[in-house]
Amino acid sequence: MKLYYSPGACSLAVHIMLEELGEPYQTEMVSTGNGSTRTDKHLTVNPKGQVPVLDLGNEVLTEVSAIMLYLTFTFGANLDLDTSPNTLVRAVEWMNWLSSGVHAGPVTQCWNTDRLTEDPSHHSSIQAKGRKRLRDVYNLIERKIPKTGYVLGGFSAVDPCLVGYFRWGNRLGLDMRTDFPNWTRHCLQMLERPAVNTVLAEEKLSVWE
Ligand SMILES: N[C@@H](CCC(=O)N[C@@H](CS)C(=O)NCC(=O)O)C(=O)O
Repeated sequence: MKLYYSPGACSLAVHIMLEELGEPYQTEMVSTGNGSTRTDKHLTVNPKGQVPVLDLGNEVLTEVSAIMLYLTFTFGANLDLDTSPNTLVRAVEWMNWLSSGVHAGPVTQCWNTDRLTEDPSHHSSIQAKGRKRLRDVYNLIERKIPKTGYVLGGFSAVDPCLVGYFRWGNRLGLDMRTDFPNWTRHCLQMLERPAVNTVLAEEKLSVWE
């Protein structure tokens, strides 16, 4: 397996999951920051011009939620992951919400404002609204994170996703440690996992900045 990732992007969740599962994999970095997700070379791999991409050799998978479910089904036994229908349905519920309601919503408003309007004079109001929406959805996430343990009980595909969104919250100006105690507790629990630290070191990231 080969993961195409950009440091700190939504591909972080897949990177963590691959490291957790302990199956052999390679990585190739394509930075969203320098436009290398939009080169002809990367567009051949993923015509959407995005990460994550998981190259399985005979086919290519895109979309965080699809890749995370593929890894859960295929290698979940390595970690004794729960693959019962109820847990998988809840995982889809979480990951779709993160991808559409958070990433494509307020995060895009704040970081990819130019994709939402041709008129730069609209940027600041779109970003201000994005920051407000971000706080609203982060408050909802905070309320859904339990006071102990992982999000769906046992460790699941959802937990690595929440590490990246936690980091994004800090980068988007939210005070995650003060205002989101359940999420901070969950993130600290994730930081106790060696795989999470390995990947953060490889991508040269801190969840706090
Ligand atoms: N819905 C996709 C979103 C993928 C996505 O937006 N990836 C971003 C990085 S977080 C990206 O590659 N952006 C580069 C671009 O769109 O040019 C998923 O869940 O995988």
